Amino acid sequence: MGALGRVAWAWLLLLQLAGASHVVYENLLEVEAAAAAVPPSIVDPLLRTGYHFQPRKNWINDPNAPLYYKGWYHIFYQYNPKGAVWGNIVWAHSVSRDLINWVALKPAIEPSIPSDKYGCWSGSATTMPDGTPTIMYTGVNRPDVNYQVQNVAYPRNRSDPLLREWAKPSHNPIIVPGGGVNATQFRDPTTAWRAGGHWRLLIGSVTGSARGVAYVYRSRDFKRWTRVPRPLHSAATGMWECPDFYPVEAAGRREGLETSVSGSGRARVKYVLKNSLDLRRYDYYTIGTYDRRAERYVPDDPAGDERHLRYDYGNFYASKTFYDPAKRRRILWGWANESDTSADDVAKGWAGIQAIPRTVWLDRSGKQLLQWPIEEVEALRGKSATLKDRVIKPGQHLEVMGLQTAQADVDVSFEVPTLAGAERLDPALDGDAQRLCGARGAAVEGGVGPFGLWVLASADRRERTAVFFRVFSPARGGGKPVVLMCTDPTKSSLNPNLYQPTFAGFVDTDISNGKISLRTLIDRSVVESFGAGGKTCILSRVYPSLAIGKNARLYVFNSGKADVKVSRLMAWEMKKPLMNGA
Ligand code: DQQ
Repeated sequence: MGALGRVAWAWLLLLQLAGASHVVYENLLEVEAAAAAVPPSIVDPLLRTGYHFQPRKNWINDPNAPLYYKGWYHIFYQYNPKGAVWGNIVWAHSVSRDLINWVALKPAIEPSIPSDKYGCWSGSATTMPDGTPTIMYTGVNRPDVNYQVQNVAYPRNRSDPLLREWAKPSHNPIIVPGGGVNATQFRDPTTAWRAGGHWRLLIGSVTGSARGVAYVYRSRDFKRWTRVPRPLHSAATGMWECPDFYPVEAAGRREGLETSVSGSGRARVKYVLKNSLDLRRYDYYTIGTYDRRAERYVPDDPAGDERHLRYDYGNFYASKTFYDPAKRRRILWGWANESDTSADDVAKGWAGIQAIPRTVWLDRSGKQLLQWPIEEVEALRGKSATLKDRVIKPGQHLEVMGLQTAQADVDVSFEVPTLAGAERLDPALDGDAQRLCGARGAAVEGGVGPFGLWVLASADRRERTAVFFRVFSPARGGGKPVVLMCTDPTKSSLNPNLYQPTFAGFVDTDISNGKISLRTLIDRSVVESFGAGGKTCILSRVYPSLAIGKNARLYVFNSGKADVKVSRLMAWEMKKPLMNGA
């Protein structure tokens, strides 16, 4: 019995002597249960993700140069071979036939030449006209300051579908900062695109006045590059890391476009510019038009660089897309860091995962992207459970039984019979989803909602991560109801040493018919959610201390004042794929 238990029993004895009530006795039993359930160590292997991409051990960050070659998918990523914190970065390399089962190869790029001696940082792959991929990446070439240059690497053996060996030609570095460019903030080249005989690519940077910039470099031969005097785009956001720039079909079609597809002959092509904000550590994007003669990009929404549409409103950074010619789709990879402490990471020996690859395409409205887990992930689905037409009354919850849910895929369609009771949106919080969710978290009763899922919940529900919607009537009357989607992990663990903020985004959907869907991928210490068919996505890292392994439960809950119907819920256990030997 622990110290707390001994105190509890001492109190119990005293209270019994004093004729204390049955209720007090029960409370004390709870205190004793809590004492017995001291949060287990964070190093518990049951908290280790299983079907999210990860190496066998150590630190990972940005996904680099995803590509498809001769029947194999490749992912490279920033990796510390020596430990579970950032440092000693090399390009680790894994290959897959299906984007789900991964085999680790030896690192593809490691410091070995003067222009990358002090770091091999992020970059991208470009497919040459003969089908061979070329990697362009940032090298750090000085020990004292992070002076950044760009290098290329080519496959040594083009007939090897696994692209095991990479060669760095002697003409590296091929792009160096100059002409007023900030040499210590000059990195992460994009995939190049070609038009009119020229290759172009972007490099992220920041100006002296703290504007994030994407510089355009042009080349005829992929060797000699010159900077276009004006950047493609810039905004008052601070440093732009890991820019990404690609065309999308404007018709709301799922089909992806190869990066060099231009607008000409395809009147309805739009462009996406994504930047990773170093200051705020999230990825935001705008949709707009690209004028390749002027080498300028103009967002459709003039306020897009302030409003910040995000791929994901949670823990998701340094992302990168690639065009998959095998299935003619564009796929998004993004890094999800831990939200425990660095000391925890060292103790557990690993840190960082990649989110499930997502197919991305433009919504029919043209105003935002949609994202959906690649279809291949469904091959991991095992035992399932279904709920149909179940009404959840205000204040009630319903457990989804019959399967383990520590690793599960849950897809649920909700229907709210009436929106009449929706709370009016506080004008002071209008437009600020994050603050709104902070003020009106999962435990705060609303009119319509909060309703959604409690995942990774303990049997007594002391631990639970809520993924939910809440519907408001517009702050100033008129217009459509405002839908907020949140992940609230503030009760996700009894472990007090975790960073567990609520995450939130608005869902641009018309809920006047009362319908909205939610898909959540649960993988032990990650909860990755897709609202309204992928309009709003939130990834959260959580580390339960009770709700682990077989003790993790799944509930549908309704803490609003209006009934909510689960029209249909499907949940599947998820199997473990081959994961780099992890
Ligand atoms: N991570 C890399 C940089 C990039 C940053 C270094 C983003 O190239 O800007 O590991 O997470």
